[in-house]
Amino acid sequence: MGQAQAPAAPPVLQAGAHWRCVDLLSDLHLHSDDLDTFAAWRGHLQTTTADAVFLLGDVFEAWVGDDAIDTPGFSADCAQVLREASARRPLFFLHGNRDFLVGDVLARACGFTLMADPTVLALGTQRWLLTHGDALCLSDTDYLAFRAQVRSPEWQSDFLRRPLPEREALARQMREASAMHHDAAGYASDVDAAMARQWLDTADTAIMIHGHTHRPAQHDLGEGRRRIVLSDWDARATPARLQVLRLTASGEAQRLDLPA
Ligand SMILES: [Mn+2]
Repeated sequence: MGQAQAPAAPPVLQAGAHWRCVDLLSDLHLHSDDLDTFAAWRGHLQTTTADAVFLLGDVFEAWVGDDAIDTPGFSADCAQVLREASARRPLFFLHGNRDFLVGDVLARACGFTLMADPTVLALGTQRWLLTHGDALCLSDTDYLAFRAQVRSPEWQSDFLRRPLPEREALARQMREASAMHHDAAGYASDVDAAMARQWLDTADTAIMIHGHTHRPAQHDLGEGRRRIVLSDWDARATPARLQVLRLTASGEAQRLDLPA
């Protein structure tokens, strides 16, 4: 179970003194076959009135290396959106299980800050524990073993040495294997409540915010502790799912449904 432990004390990100609200988004699963969701994402980053934007993982359906932006294409288009967004306001990114290879090269090229998972956001009087959520899904032991493997520096340097087309093919294979595993398991795993409480207590926070499970909700974890789950995005669903969680400096969390 060692791989699922939270760090003893997660890093704390102190919000800017003037920040009145921030936007949290995750699980957009952007890919080149769904330009509607891409356009909605770009439009929100261009028009939001938030003082900072936090991307909490699985922004991309796949990310096979930062060098993908060196050639014209969808990854380069996404990088351009990130670059323009971070020119307007601070932009933060935390890895999901699909885009864990987003690296320092992309962060520097686009001007955003990579955050550790989890990170405490201190905004106004409230502390929020931000995480993607995959590391808390303890019942999915096959996935946690896979996660430990692909998060190791050895696996990543070996993978990133391969030619780009080979990496793209491997990523496709991994996604297909993951889909088959979930079909076979017959369920999608969820966040373990006891581990979520442990993470909160270790971080000295009462509220956790995560994505990954695609089951937007608010869960009571007892003793004033809560777990808020972000929605995934799909502009082509009916109704469209284009939801942002907005946190205010006064400690409120509001769900904003963007027009399709
Ligand atoms: Mn995920």
